[in-house]
Amino acid sequence: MATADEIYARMQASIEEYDRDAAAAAAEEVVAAGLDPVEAVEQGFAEPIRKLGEAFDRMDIFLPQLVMAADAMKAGMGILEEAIKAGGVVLEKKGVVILGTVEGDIHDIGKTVVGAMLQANRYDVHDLGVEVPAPRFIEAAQSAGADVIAMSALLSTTMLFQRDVIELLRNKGLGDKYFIVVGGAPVTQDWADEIGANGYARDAVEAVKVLDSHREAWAQ
Ligand code: B1M
Repeated sequence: MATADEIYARMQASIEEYDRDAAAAAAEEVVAAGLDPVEAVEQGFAEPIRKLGEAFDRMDIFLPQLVMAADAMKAGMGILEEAIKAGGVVLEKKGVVILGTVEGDIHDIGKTVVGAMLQANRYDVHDLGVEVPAPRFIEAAQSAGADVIAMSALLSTTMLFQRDVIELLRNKGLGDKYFIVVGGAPVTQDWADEIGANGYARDAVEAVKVLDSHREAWAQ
């Protein structure tokens, strides 16, 4: 049986080589070896994809290569997402969460990890996908009787739409109805404070902690 480090190395190589089949195979190995799938996402997939993001920034690689790397990551993520969800115990749900990536933003990998982690921790997650316009977050929250609206943004231009959702809620007189949590690579606690979000999470594990620790603020 391969060690965790060997499996992570294979995961990293699959992203660097844009190899979907190898990424899926390495993800299967994570499951077979009983490794923590959240840690595997971070160590095996997120690290190399972030490095490729930096290479893209320096124009050492170009967009098609970043797309191929993201495709490889998604092939492996499908398997790990199921493993993350399966790790959760089936008990009464703690609350209903509306999750999405904001308008104009197609990045969905981190958002999907957050959703899977919340589901594994007994949250009923309604994932609206990507490029979600502000009114759609609110309609979905109202029709699902949600407790929490969780918004992901990966671009410094699209994080502004997190504020739009909060302003629209206030304009509709719904400013206090939902617990709002924001996250994504350019998002910070300062930004969350500035736009009046109730919580900020740096990663998927913290997203669970933020909701759990503020439960008295949003639980019915
Ligand atoms: Co894009 N991209 N991208 N990209 N991309 C970034 C974000 C960028 C930093 C790369 C760079 O230039 N260095 C840069 C943004 C610069 C900026 O605005 N500051 C960038 C750019 C510019 C772009 C395009 C504009 C490129 C172009 O077209 N010229 C374009 C945008 C298209 C659009 O959205 N309209 C674009 C496109 C793409 C791809 C399609 C190629 C692909 C996305 C594929 C997909 O998601 N299906 C892609 C990728 C892969 C990246 C990088 C390299 C990696 C993102 C990722 O998946 N990380 C990224 C570089 C980076 O982030 N350093 C980059 C792994 C993932 C597990 O981490 O998403 O950070 P992350 O999620 C974490 C935390 O952030 C947090 O928890 C997650 C798990 O730990 N989190 C939350 C996320 N959401 C949360 C919500 C929460 C709480 C925590 O509560 C609600």
